[in-house]
Amino acid sequence: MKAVLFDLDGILTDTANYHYQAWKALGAELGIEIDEAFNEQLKGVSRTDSLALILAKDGLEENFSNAEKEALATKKNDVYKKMIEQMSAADILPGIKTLLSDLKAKGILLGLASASQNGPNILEKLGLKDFFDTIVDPAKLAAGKPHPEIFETGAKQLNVSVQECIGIEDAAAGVQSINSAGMAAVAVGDKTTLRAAAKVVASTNELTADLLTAVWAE
Ligand code: B16
Ligand code: MG
Repeated sequence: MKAVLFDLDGILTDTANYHYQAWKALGAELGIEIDEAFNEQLKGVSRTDSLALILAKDGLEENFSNAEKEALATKKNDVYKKMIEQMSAADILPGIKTLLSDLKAKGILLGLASASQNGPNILEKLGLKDFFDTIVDPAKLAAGKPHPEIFETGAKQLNVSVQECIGIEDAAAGVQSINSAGMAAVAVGDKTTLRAAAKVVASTNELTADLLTAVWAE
């Protein structure tokens, strides 16, 4: 194992609830109800694709021009950015800081493979930016998760092969992306939703350098 590629939302920190609240507020303005079950489909999905899913839910895709859709996505992002302004190291999920330190000490390369264009800003707020050797820019990708491109790009940027990487995710779309890239996936969350992963744990606390090495060696 030469590198570990991390998802952000749901793995390094829990921004999912902020995304949910920001989409819910936009949905309320549009008369579209977004509940927790529907929100599950938006996890790991890009801003543009999330908006498309929300509009399609009530058959409203055709009611908006591309420029209007862009304005709606920007509106959601402005609300989201306000919500994450106060984030700090206190918002790092359990066990993550130790994991990053342990992997670094072993000389393992670390990459961020998040669909979020706010990723670099959030890493900065969490004080985790220096751990990362590379950050994939999701704006430069042709296709988002579940397509493998984001994880393949991460490996490329680190100059390692996909077989030398482990990918860590909390979303089904993300696990599919890791698997399709030809990497081993370790997932955090529900065993049924994430059953496509090589290993599923219930909490980020269970993510250790030893566990990742063992899954990689399988
Ligand atoms: P932004 P991840 C994803 O992060 C979120 O899970 C998803 O809900 C969000 O729409 C997406 O990032 C894009 O985020 O609007 O900040 O560009 O799980 O891939 O780290
Ligand atoms: Mg995620």
